[in-house]
Amino acid sequence: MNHTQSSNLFNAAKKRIPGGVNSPVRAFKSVGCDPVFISRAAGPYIYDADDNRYIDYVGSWGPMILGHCHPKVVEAIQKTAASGASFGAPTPLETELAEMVCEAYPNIEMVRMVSSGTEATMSAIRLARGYTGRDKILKFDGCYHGHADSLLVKAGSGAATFGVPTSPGVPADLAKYTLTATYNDLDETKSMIAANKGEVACIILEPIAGNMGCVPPRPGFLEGLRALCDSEGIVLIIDEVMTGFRVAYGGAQERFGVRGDLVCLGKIIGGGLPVGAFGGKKEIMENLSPDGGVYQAGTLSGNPLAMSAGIATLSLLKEPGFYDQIEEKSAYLEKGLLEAAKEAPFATCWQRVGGMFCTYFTEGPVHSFADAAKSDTASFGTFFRSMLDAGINLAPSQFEAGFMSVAHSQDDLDQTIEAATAAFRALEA
Ligand code: KE4
Repeated sequence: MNHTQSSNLFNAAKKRIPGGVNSPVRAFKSVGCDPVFISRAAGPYIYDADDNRYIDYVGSWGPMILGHCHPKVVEAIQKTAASGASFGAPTPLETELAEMVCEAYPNIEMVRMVSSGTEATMSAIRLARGYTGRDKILKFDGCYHGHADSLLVKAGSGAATFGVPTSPGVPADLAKYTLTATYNDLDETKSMIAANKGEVACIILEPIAGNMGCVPPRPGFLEGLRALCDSEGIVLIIDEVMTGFRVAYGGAQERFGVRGDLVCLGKIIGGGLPVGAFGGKKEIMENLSPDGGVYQAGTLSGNPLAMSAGIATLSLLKEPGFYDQIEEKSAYLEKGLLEAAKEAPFATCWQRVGGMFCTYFTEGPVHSFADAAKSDTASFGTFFRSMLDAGINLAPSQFEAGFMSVAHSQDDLDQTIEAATAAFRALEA
């Protein structure tokens, strides 16, 4: 494939934008090639600046479950734009989307719109701290909840249960309030909570971990966390920024039946425009400014364009049989890729929940980040580049999930399977 234009655009971008990108994963650093610059998209396809077409399984990292440029979403944005892009004042659209979110998630009695998943989780954690009067939080290794300081933390060394920063710029004195446990390890989580009794404001987790590939909760894990939070007075924050409206209309909480005290949403509820949201029990949400003392704000929160894109998107997702289509397409792709993976010179492991999935370049199963980290990321990079050359756009990291859209046709899936068969075959042991 010719990438001349993308290469020129990348060089120009690097002069003015750090790394040439506005979000690090887009730089393709972990897959050993330069990024392609995208000029347009339609349905399941994206087109780069050299007019190469790719069947897209990134879908803007989840939002584009309808496929790109769905006519009803485009129409909604255009119509709203003609009436004004932003007012910095309340609009009916915000209440309309709030009602849709509360209808989809019965444990969300009230919801506040923000402009990103990071804002949603950052605000939910502050609210949990304000509501409980406690400072510590617990997260899980391999779960990503955006880049707020308290969440860029990894396990402290040795027996210390407190966290240490994963990024320069995060004060150690703040990181120490973040505990980290192993995903799917309920016993370890319980002992960490016991060692910090009465001090933990919230436990935050991805109900399906989509930032270390695709790691489902083991049986009893979510239920155990729910019971632990109930007994310890801890706020359970379920971060559905990725899984919300992705694995079911009611997200992972509908699928697994375990509900958080607070829920974070994003991605799909914006239909491709910047939207995040956090919501939950009225008795907690009422602590938010202006009614309560916990401050949170945003110039473009509830932006009319973003609200209209979200409303149009969710309206289509509500249609009967939508998720059956996603499941059918994803199961078909799974069957084909499992067959294709037999061509690889080493064991791989496929994990999927609904329309989100991952092929790990390790034997698996993958239940935690430590399992995922056993993957052969160099071979994943080789596979990624082969697939890109074949016109298939996968997530440019072993530790990301892929996403299905309703726009992907049988022919698109067959082309993907064919390309994967060749790419697996070309790998060296
Ligand atoms: P944003 O601030 O990127 O909108 O959302 C942060 C976030 C929060 N919670 C979960 C579960 C998430 O997956 C994310 C963001 N997801 C990544 C993809 N793994 C966004 C892609 C990127 O960082 O460019």
